[in-house]
Amino acid sequence: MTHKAGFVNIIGNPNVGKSTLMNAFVGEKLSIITSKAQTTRHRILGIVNGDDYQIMFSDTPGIIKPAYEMQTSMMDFVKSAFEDADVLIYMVEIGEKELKDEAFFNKIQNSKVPVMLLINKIDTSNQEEIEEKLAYWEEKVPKANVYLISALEKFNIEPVFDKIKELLPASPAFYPKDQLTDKPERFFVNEAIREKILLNYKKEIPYAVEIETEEFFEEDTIIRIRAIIMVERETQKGIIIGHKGAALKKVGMEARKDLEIFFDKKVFLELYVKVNKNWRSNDRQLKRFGYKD
Ligand code: GDP
Ligand code: K
Ligand code: MG
Repeated sequence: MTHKAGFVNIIGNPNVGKSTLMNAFVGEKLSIITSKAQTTRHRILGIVNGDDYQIMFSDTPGIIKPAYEMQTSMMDFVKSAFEDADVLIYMVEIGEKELKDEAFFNKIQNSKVPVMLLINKIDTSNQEEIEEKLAYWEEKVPKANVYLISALEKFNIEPVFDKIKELLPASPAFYPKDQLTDKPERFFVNEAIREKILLNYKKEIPYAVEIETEEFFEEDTIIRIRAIIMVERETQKGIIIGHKGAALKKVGMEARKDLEIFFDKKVFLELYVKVNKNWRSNDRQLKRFGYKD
């Protein structure tokens, strides 16, 4: 069984239903994450796992502005959306006005990334309009796989999902399989630990470090967290751990206190230190840690 994994970027005008679609796929409400993610430089990510696949969805709220407003910014964004995606989803809604931006469509046509065009909100429409819009978009973006959907009513979602899986490259998983999203919980755990490392060690150490929260498991009365502190060299590992583990213990205790306040719950925090020589240079690793979009 070949394992497949990759990044799917969902682009489209505001309010066409990108977040609703992602929530339908992930099966959980990610709206809280949506509002928080806009305040960080990290993009929103919903992760869908199966035995033989892992799909990372990026939703990009409000980035595509009306063409008359900011043409270049849209083109820049579209460019990056193509560069880092394994599959690009371009979403429109059924009632959407005709787009006159030919450069945008040329970009889609010439892209090496497979494109899916989803016509959303067909529950608000009628047969005549649906057929008319389908013909319009199929002609407009001949390269794309076009689907008629209702993200809200989860209509025709399965075929879209199956097609995404088909288009994904063979690849091992990027994240632990129990992980629904890289935000916000794990993101804040990582940040809390990073802050304590900054406070407790000389400055060359924090720069060599990357944190990954491997497990985040919330029970009724406690949150159990296991995080890895990744360093580049054995010597750094020794410094992080400290004499008889005292330095690492201090970091863990301080981070746990902050996290208990943040989550308003008792926290059990396990910290490990691991040497990973290439974390800085490896492209996929950087993507995984959110440094590279
Ligand atoms: P985004 O800005 O592209 O992320 O759009 P949202 O997912 O936030 O959706 C914008 C609005 O459209 C919300 O009120 C959704 O409930 C609604 N919406 C999304 N998908 C559908 C759909 O398939 N049918 C209908 N009728 N409304 C939808
Ligand atoms: K919205
Ligand atoms: Mg949205």
